[in-house]
Amino acid sequence: MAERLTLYTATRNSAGERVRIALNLKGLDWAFVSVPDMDKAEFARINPQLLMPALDVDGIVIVQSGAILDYVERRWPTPALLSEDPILRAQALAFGQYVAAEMHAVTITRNANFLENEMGVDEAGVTLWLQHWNTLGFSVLEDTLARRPANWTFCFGDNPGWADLHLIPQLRNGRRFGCDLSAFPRLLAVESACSALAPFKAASPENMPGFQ
Ligand SMILES: N[C@@H](CCC(=O)N[C@@H](CS)C(=O)NCC(=O)O)C(=O)O
Repeated sequence: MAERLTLYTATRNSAGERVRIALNLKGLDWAFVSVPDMDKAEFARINPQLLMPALDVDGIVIVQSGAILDYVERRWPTPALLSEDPILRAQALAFGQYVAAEMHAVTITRNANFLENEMGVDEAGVTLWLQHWNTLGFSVLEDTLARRPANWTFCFGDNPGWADLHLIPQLRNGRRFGCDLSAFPRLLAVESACSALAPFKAASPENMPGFQ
């Protein structure tokens, strides 16, 4: 019997969108639970980190998008999110880790709120922070794609995978922060290829229940 999968997320939860894309690429059925509509204490019982996403698998909760993605990839190996080639696999993992740790983690809302509310940084300063780390990050990712041995449709191959599902939500964040993305044609080409695919479309914020 198939596992029951419940994803605790929010419409604009970009770490959660990574997982939503992965679940959709694997063709899995999963249920959306909106964390902002939950009582905080109730969510703390599910995920003491109080971060989205969290994936409930038949009553067992897995947290942190990287760990969830690893679980999903091992449990449902096809279609693969990662190449069997150890080098391409490592490169895709590094790309995803760069997005998650060097771009997303330093620019999430709670950090921006801390700068503003606890450290007295004004709105322009917070915007500068958000744009700086994202624009720097996108230029690193663009350079990474420029060094590939082939001009694949997706980041590390001709099928979408691990790196792509990290990139797409982060590009949306970049736009929200007012970053100029025009200097990153390779990233935009990957985005355009992903945007045409149903698993990516179905995972995007505007297609989540209760989107406004
Ligand atoms: N490293 C975590 C990041 C999770 C994360 O930062 N999620 C944000 C939304 S994208 C969140 O839950 N924010 C709520 C808060 O900070 O209170 C992961 O990859 O799962």
